[in-house]
Amino acid sequence: MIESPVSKPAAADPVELAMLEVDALIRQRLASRVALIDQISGYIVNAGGKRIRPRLVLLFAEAFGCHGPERLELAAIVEFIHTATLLHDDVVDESALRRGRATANATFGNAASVLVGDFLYSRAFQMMVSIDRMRVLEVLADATNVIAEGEVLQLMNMHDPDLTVEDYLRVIRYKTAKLFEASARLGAVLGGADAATEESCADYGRCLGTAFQLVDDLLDYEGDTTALGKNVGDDLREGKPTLPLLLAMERAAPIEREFIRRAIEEGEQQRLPEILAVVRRTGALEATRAAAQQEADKARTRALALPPSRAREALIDLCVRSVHRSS
Ligand code: GRG
Repeated sequence: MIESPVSKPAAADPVELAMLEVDALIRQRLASRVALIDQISGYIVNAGGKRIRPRLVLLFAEAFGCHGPERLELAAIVEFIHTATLLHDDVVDESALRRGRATANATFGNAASVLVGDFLYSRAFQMMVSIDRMRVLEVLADATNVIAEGEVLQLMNMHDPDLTVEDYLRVIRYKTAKLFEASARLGAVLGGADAATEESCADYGRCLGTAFQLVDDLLDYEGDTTALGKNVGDDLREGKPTLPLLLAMERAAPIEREFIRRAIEEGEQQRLPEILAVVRRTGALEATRAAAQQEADKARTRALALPPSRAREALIDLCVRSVHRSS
């Protein structure tokens, strides 16, 4: 029998207890005097989520022997920033489903979603100040600024079938990989890593985040709505030129290429089954997964440079799981 790369049972999680503490802290720090904020932020935070970014903070801190309370605060901060971006992103994309339930915008409306996103984002900054370290503020201020740039770049690229792979990769490095990078970097900063080691940890985060978004874009074509917790085919509906479509256009016959071009320009979902057939037949899905695997392999090399520990093993395991995931 061929063993799937993720069929091996995961070793005991070195940050399991700390993740529980982070969850408790997230709930505590969500508190607001305004009832609607409690309701909406609770709605999205309690819907679960994989909590990958806080896990990165904790695993890198653990890898450098840092067990201080500030690592929990930082882990909660990156999850708040991530959640704020999700609230804003679902409004921008007009998404209806997230984490297996109706999005906050579908349930409470766009205005409330954007404003509660602002609350979470500014709460994250209050928490950062409480850590009282300029380097932490600098890393997170830069990261959030780049995330916003990435989202605006993506907006400018909508409905553009001539987008280059390079420009596509720039968007995903900004909008997604940057927060992974900041999370990994901050774990190293807390652990007192030297500058070169900090850079290597940041590289791990950037490559893992890139692999993660490549798979996200892949799952929008080959995933399953129930497993994913969000609607498949949304990217095509919006006319978002992601790697599966860009590669399919490179490889398809002229008539099929024209068909995909038009779907990107007009943004529509009716033709999803035909587009999916071309995307599948041209091998664009496998090629997207291979691109994700390459990024995950780069991340793994960075993890292997860390001293041996259970945290290092968990970071290597994340590289496997980020590529072979269905949600
Ligand atoms: C508020 C700082 C700020 C910026 C606004 C809207 C926006 C600018 C940025 C959006 C960036 C974005 C949502 C990128 C996609 C990231 C992504 C892959 C989300 C899915 O992450 P998962 O799978 O989600 O970790 P869960 O549900 O598991 O937490």
